[in-house]
Amino acid sequence: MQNIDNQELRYIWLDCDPGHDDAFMIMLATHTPGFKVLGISTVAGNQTVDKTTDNALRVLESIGLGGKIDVVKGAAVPLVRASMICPEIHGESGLDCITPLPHSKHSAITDKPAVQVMYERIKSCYHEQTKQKKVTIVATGCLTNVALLFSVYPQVKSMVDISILGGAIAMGNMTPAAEFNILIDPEAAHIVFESGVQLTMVPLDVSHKALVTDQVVEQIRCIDKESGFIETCVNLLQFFKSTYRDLFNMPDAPLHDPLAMAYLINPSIFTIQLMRVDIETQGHCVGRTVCDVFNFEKKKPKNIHVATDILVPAFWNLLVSALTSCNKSSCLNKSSSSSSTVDNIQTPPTNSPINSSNANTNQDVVLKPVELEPELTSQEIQELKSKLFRTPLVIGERWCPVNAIWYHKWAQEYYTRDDLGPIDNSILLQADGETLKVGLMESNHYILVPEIIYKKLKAVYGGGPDIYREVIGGACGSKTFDMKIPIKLQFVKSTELTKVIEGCALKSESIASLKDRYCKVFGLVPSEVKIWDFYNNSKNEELKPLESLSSSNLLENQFILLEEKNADGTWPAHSGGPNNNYINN
Ligand SMILES: [Ca+2]
Repeated sequence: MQNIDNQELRYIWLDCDPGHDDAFMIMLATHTPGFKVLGISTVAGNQTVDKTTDNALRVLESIGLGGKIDVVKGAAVPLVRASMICPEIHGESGLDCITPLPHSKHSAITDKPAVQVMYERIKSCYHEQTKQKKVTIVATGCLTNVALLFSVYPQVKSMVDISILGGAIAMGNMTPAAEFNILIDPEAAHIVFESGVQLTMVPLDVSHKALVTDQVVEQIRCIDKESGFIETCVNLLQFFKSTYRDLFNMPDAPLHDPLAMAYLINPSIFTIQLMRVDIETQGHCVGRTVCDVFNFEKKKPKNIHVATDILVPAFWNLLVSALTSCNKSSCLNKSSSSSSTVDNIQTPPTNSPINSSNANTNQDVVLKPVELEPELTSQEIQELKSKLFRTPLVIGERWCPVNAIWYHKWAQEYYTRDDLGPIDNSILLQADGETLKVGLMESNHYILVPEIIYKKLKAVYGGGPDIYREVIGGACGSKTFDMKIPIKLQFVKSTELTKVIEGCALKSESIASLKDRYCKVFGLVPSEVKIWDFYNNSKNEELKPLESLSSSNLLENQFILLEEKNADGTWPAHSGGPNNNYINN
């Protein structure tokens, strides 16, 4: 396993108010390779600062980092306003759960002001990096601590950038106009937004896409069904879901805070727009982040990078990878080895659970030991990456849909061959020369790679047997693009629960023809497959098997799903509509 040298590390400071979603932000930040957490400051918000501080310590304890990352207690009240807390979402403790996190043996730093500790740690890190690399503050509570830091130590502004969870382009979640973190200390937000420090804001508009669906809970549960730690994570999520259900009538809670960290891990899964954002500090709309999406106020400089969209499955995969790593070092697992101390950074997660579960359950892709070519050097990876981006795909060539998570890990270069595991894909696709169109949807789990590059990656990292399949169409809506690399593939997807293939109909295609076409492409037995109608792309309508409507024809580009029978011969159960994870906005 490679050590990540300091050149590659990114230094971050976490400022938060745990909080269920903050807890998962801390887990993501501390258990993703490539990041070094310099410390955690707490602030009042989801609960009082005493409680959020205790919660931060408990979270660290539960993931094997008790005493290894300092926690410093920050602001107890906003700059000028009365404090506001949120027990209706996070409970009396701020982190309510039927299996509460263990108390920490360690204490927070309380003998110095939080801003002094923040400044000292950030300054010394920045100078150690010979002023070449800024420290990123990940702020997922109100911005009181950060505003105080910038006010007391203005020189720190040249040493940092910020990623926050907060604000909203559209609707608020505490008032019609305002999001909680901004609302409770709008003056602090104003100071930070006006500071000139580079700031990326992930607003509610995006975090409300990262919904903790039942399938997400199941994906997390499947990390380790015997683990007390994973059970506690699931219970935390279930509590959070229940309060969102009660308060907002939302069946699935948005897991806001880890998104501010996910942006640092993989900004490419976000859509970002630089725009003018002002904070309203008075009146009916106090706490509003006034986002100038259409650039009306041309005289004011654009000051904030605002996330406007996210690839949701990619986000959950980042979180699952981090939780998998947390699970290995958690004190909540009786069977966990006492020697498995975690060193924050030098323990990259092993393969994603998707990879490992495939290896366990799908015997025919278990890999035989093969002679692998030497591991790629950083320079070779760079060359291959640049070739990937420059090589056009032409009809008739073969190409391989590589798992996007694998690809992104590979492209980040933090992972060794052991960490990455083999390319968990064995399908090579070939267009028929006439009808190839690939829809570029944002729900993609795969990145297309030309055969020649796929072969090289497979030679180095290993992979399954090659199966060649012909692709016959695949356009979706009007979103068709010329084939360029790396393009993401829209119509192949499988989950742990069911094997699902997304696809689109050709013009006036009959259902029988569509079924034939897709069964041929993906080597499926027609009697083992059902097709589901995603006409209108509605997430709420009950699914009707198209087979019962066999006299009808499909509309051009009508969005469909093919679903295979379960291994035990039963059909996958559906309750109240398609699973959100099968369709994404
Ligand atoms: Ca928070």
